[in-house]
Amino acid sequence: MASEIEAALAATPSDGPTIFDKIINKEIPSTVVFEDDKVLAFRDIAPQAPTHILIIPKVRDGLTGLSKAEERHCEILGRLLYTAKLIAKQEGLDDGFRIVINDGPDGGQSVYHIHVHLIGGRQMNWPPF
Ligand code: TR5
Repeated sequence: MASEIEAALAATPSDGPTIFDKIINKEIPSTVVFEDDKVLAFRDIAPQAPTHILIIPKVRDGLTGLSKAEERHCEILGRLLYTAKLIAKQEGLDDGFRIVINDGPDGGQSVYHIHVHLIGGRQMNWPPF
């Protein structure tokens, strides 16, 4: 029961700290695959494919999700996608990959710190649901 409540709270849209802040601050461990001054990328704890990596901005700046994007976020949004491409190459995803950005409750977003899912290593399905 307690874990159900925690999960529901974690999935509630909010601008407060998230589990990703602890990952950025190295307060909890993650498997980092790429890091620079603006972006951190680490392996998803519940991978949906042989490669499943999350790419996040180190500073959220109000960007809890894509629906909150403003013009000032254009540079970091582009950087997240470009980083995804670099990591796809690094991971050897030469036959392709999928990029996912879940937004809000209907989009299935559970962590309100924008993140790009890089998923690959198997044939993806379409439609994706
Ligand atoms: O559902 P959305 O699009 O919000 O994606 C959130 C992703 O974060 C999910 O794919 C989760 O599996 C992933 N996640 C959640 C936690 C976590 C993580 N990936 C790596 N490490 C994690 N830690 C340490 N803790 C989590 N709660």
